[in-house]
Amino acid sequence: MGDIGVHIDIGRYPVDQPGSLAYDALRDRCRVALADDGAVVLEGFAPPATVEALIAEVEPRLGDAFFKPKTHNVFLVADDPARPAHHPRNRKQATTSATLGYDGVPSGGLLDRVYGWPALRAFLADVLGLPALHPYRDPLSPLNVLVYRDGAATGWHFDGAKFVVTLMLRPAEAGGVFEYVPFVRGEDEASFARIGRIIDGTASDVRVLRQPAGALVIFRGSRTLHRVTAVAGTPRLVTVFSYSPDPSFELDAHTRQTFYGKVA
Ligand SMILES: O=C(O)CCC(=O)C(=O)O
Ligand SMILES: [Fe+2]
Repeated sequence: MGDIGVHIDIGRYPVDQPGSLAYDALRDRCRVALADDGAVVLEGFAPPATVEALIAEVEPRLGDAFFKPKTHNVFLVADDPARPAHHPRNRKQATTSATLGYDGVPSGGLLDRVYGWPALRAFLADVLGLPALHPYRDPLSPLNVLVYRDGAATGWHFDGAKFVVTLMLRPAEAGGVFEYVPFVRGEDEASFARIGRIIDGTASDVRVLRQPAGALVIFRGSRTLHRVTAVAGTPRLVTVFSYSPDPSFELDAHTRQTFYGKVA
């Protein structure tokens, strides 16, 4: 149970017991997976009853999720005018998920308490080799629920943040496959060629990150090219926890406008 009144499987994932052998083993396992694969999946971190309660908490709010289809290159920055539109540096990807901002998530509710859980933040900082991790400070980006309605997808991209933590609430009924290739970011011609093969669908090294409901994922998205294929059926729901070593960090206003359709 921990001290947050939300049942997390701390028997399997003793994030709140630093100094114990089991904690050290878990931390080391996460570090190795992140170094080797750019990702670690803790299946069953939230047991089924907890997942159900979290879905029940956010489902009534999902109508408030901001939906605006976006086209972007894989770097999520302005195009390089020195290169043609079809070059991997500039090629367009489509992202059509909707985003429920922190202002739409019940404050002090179950999900918010998991997000803010000091033991979890300390554990994640330890895994990542950072002195501490804090919630983002702006009103929208700290904790989000991504909503993939029928047909929605996230195009190939590298994240702006060095790492992200997600908790899967409801995988897609069909489609909605999280595909990734670790450690391919680069702006030299060899990296561009490799990125081009991945987004063309001709690369042979694309991996799938399996994330059942209740899985907590730590992901190094800034160097790892990734996407979510189109979802079919019941909406896929995944929560995104954003943390920073800087206690005053806020997502910039331009990015907030893009992701939430407002800045506050
Ligand atoms: O939906 C997901 O699982 C991840 C989406 C993603 O990569 C992102 O929002 O940056
Ligand atoms: Fe991403």
